Amino acid sequence: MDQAILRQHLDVAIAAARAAGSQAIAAEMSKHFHVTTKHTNDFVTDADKENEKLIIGMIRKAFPDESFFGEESGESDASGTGRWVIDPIDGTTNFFRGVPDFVISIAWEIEKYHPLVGVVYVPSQKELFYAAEGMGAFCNGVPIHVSTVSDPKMALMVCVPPHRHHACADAYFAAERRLFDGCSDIRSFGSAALECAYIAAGRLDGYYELLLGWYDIAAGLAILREAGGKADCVGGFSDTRCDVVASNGLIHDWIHQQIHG
Ligand code: 2AM
Ligand code: CA
Repeated sequence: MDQAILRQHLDVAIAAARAAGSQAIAAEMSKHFHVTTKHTNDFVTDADKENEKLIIGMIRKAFPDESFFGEESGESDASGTGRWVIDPIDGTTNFFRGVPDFVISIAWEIEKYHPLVGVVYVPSQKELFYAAEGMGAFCNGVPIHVSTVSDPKMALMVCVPPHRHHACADAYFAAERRLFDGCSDIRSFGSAALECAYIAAGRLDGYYELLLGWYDIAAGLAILREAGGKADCVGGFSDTRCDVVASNGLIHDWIHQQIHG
């Protein structure tokens, strides 16, 4: 892919993520938003919807012939030349509870599930993670790389229980128990995009979570791949169900072995 084209898409994604980040922080400070329940333990606020409108509006101005897949508005006309995959606030529960770990996540892909550009913006920290294929991964302009932790016993893992699907809990917790027994410690931040970006930056080493949407992870995985990491989904990627395994690459096989018992 032509680097100039990637750069144009990256620049627009960064501008949209920054604008949406400011809008989310303003909404959080003014507390002018309402929380509604989409499904069990799955929430949305009007700030999520306003952010998605802002992001799609800015991108559409720059690329009128491209398609969108947003968490809140779903799939737009899918005949465009590229597809923008948007999570306008990832970590919505954190957002409305006043926990600062929420992000704006924007990816761009031509072939489905092969994101060429990814931007994850953490407005509370003013941390901008981004990558474009073949151009490396960055946080606030500084190159980032996955960790060199190869011994699982030293690994800092992210494992997230299936909080929307308790029917999967027994199998999940059996796998988490095996991961827990073999690693250093486990974290959970409440934003899949943030967790992927943190693995890309070497702050964490591995990740296991069931039943994510592609919009939760597309941008984070684009950044992770450019930072030298690895990601796949048990059962393959899909728009609505991704059982994701992500890592620094070095402990990837070990994570899979623990999941499959
Ligand atoms: P959200 O904050 O945008 O809803 C937390 O474990 C992760 O699960 C977050 O990235 C959260 O994204 C995501 N999540 C929550 N509800 C979801 C749903 N119905 N489908 C897919 N991902 C969801
Ligand atoms: Ca999300």
